[in-house]
Amino acid sequence: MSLRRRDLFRFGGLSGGIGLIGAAGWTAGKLLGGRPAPLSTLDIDCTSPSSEASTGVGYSAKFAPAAYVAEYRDGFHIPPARTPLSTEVREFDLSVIETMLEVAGGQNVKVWAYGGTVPGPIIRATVGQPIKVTMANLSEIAHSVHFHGAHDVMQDGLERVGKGTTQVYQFEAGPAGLHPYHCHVPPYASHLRKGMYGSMIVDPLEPRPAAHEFVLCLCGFDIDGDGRNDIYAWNGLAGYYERFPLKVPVGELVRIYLMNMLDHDPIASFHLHAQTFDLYRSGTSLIPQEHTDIVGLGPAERAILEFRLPRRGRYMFHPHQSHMAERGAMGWIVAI
Ligand SMILES: [Cu+2]
Repeated sequence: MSLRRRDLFRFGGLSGGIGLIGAAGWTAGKLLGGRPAPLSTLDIDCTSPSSEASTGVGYSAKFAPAAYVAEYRDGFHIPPARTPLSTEVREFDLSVIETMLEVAGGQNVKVWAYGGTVPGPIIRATVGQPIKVTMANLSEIAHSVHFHGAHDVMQDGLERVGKGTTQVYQFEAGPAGLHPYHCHVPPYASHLRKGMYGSMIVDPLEPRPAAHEFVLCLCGFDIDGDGRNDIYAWNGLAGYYERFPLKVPVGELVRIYLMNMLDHDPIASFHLHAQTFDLYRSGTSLIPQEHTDIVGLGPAERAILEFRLPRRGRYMFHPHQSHMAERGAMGWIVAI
């Protein structure tokens, strides 16, 4: 199967062993029935290029985002709303297709994609909540879903799920924090490099304070196969957050679920300009370990960041590895 991401979103469906499932509808949020109202959202036009951003100047001129993504921006970084603990099983579909994704303007990459996107759908549940993940393998080779965090070792996702078959994983969400999931079929580096990862937010029983929440997952793409990433992209979209900044109200709490899923690079980082943030490594503590403006992240490491932007303006963010910033991972948060 070969579909471009824009086709998935435009036509809202793909064919395969599990029938027609809209790719947008595969996001975790769409699968959560009966959830409470989401956190307050921003009534701001985020679909137009910001006149305030230095679009195309310097950093990402070579790595502008594909034009089509402006139509779907929230789906890339807005997590599903949190829900209170219940015995209701949270169900998620991480079925895998092989497809081509336009990760930057004119740059198409062959990927194996959970739910048709890279990163895969954002999973969210409250600690202790039963989770059921279904993975129908609609690609040509074996895959799996391995979750970080704590769970029954028999649900660890190491077994190969062959072409045309389906695997169901069931476990309780935990511990509270932010955890990646990814394919673990060897050589699993090659599966990671083809985009087989995503994030799982596990909310604590006592909810974190209401905030404007975003997920930023750092991805890399080795276009020429030389063992080095050529494109770096938050949420799989090179240059996106330079052209379409995250927008937040001045003074209100912002929470970023931050994850590094790069392969090839031994370390990455997130640096915020002009403001500092509370740092919760892995999100497993409700007490911040540090107050800083930069956090380093090895492969699969993650953190939750909380901060408020005290005055209107553009706040730059980027990995402090300059080659990453200059190859698609530069971005802005605009406080309005
Ligand atoms: Cu795989």
